[in-house]
Amino acid sequence: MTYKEDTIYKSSYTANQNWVKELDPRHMDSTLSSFKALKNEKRIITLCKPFVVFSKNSYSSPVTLPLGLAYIGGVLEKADYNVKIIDATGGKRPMRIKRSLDNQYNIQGLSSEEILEKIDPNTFIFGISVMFSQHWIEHRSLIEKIKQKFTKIIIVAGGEHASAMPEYIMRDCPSIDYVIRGEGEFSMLEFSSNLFFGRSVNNIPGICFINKQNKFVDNGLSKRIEHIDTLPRPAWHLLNPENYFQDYFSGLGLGGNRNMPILGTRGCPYQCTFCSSPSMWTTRYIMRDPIDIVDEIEWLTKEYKANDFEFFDLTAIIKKNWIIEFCNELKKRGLNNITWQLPVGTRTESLDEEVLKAIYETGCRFVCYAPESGSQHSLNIIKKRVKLNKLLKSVKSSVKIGHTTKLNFIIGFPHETLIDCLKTIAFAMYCSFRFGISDILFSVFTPYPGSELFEKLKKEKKLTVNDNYFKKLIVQFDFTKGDSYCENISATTIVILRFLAFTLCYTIIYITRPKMIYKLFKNIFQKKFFPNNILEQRLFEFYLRYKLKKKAKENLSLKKI
Ligand code: B12
Ligand code: SF4
Repeated sequence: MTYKEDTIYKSSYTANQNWVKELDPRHMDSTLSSFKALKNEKRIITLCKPFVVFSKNSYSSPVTLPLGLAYIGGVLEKADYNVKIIDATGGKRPMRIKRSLDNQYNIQGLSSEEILEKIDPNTFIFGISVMFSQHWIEHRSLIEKIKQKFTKIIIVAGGEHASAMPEYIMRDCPSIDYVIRGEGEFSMLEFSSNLFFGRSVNNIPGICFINKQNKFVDNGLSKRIEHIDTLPRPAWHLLNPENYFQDYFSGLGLGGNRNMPILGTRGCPYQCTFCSSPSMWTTRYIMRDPIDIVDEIEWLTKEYKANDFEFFDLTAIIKKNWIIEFCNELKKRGLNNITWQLPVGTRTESLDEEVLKAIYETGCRFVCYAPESGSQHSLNIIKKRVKLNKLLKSVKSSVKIGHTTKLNFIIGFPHETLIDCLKTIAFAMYCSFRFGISDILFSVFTPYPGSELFEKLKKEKKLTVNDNYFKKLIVQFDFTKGDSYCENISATTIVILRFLAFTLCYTIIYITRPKMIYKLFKNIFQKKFFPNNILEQRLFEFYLRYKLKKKAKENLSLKKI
């Protein structure tokens, strides 16, 4: 099934000149047979999702199953490679949180030493997911340790952060041999096959490396996979999904169920200036066949007894006929006992009353909108292409129909004045009061590598990439700290504004909906906690983290005795 792309916008500013809009037309079967492993191959490809790093005062640290690595693992396995995945966050139960040596951060998951112990000595290629820029300092040190212990292993990094600044991370961490930029499946397969068979990898799309003359070689982004429906299913059996069904793994949306991630589309056709998506996925938007998505849901319900699905799409719904077809297919199969969520801030173009009803009837319970700003002036500057009146209409319908509805905002864009920020807060308060939304998020603007604003700030010498920049990223979910790239507003003002915004909106949300207070109290005394919104989810996680820490301390003192 094919859908016409008719929502592509052209930007006057191109953050990354190496964008490749070319598609990779290969089907999976032909690609697999070209790059198959030898029958008796003993060497291993180890993939790794490293630990999570967050500020000790952070209010947010959700951890989810690593969908990208599961996809890559699935492809490599299908081509007969021996694949292992080290999942530092979900591989071991109970989840562990340790304080960093400088007492500034919490580190969630296996430590570097524990990861080193888990690496099979037969590993030939070690593929590490370097997704989040704020984790770079700690992940860099992990990679150095891996190379020190396993000197012959070929280390390749992929993921959002690695794709956005390949040269920087390779020079900053010479233990990385290669970076694969962009969508990883085909490039990683071709790369692995070439290395296993002793062929050159230098011309594979997506590959970057530093050559013998110390020159950075960049083959640009991987080509976007056209026939994504032919990709093998994510190899969840290489991970431990059961661990993620525990209380302390909430995922992106509302927790409480056996929740698994899924992807209905890849890429996003928009070019918001604060977002790294255009330079990671280009502006190609590729939708899966709704029938194949429902097949996957059915498979996950049978194989893992999953009953709740979070769509990790950058922009899940753009085409109305596509989502309606998906809902019809869910109905046709009689999948009545599942719920699903749209937790990544979605757009509103196609979320009209008909669509919102159709998705509710088939189990969608959580819709997150990302207007980002309540100031039309700001929206125009950040190229969000959201019309606030259209958004209000959609939000109103969403709440009326029964969805738990959340709105995401960002304050402190570089061009913003105090008035712009206040407009955003007032708009959020209005939505909280008028429509009865259940949830709200105010983030402080942070320039992510790969985004247009990151490049602009660098060019204007308002941002220097060094360890200090990465440290500042870590504290973005810390209520006590703030940062400002805004000429008109100080970091302290932004911290105060964010605190005020959260307090005012949540007060309105609870006061105007006493049912939520009742449900919260009822929940506290229930065996399983089903939160009203993400705020309750995070508070519950905070409490669990506290309990885990207390238990760990008690065990330690028992050992000493
Ligand atoms: C799920 C998710 C999360 C989850 C965690 C994900 C996890 N694995 O633990 C949670 C909720 C924790 C989260 C939080 C945040 N997130 Co988030 N999140 C995502 C999201 C929605 C989906 C990721 C995903 O699974 N994608 C689908 C798979 C198929 O793609 P992928 O993971 O990128 O993998 C592909 C390639 O990257 C590559 N690849 C990946 N790993 C590897 C490894 C190797 C060896 C190779 C070769 C290739 C490769 O191949 C894969 C298959 O094609 C993305 C947006 C998106 N749709 O990508 C944002 C995204 C990753 N998040 C982002 C951000 C900014 C955040 C936050 C900072 C909060 C915020 N402001 O939104 C926090 C901070 C998290 C933290 N703990 O520090 C940014 C990252 C920007 C950056 N440079 O750091 C993204 C890209 C969204 C965006 N465009 O702004 N997030
Ligand atoms: S913010 Fe959302 S709509 Fe804008 S480019 Fe990024 S993913 Fe697309």
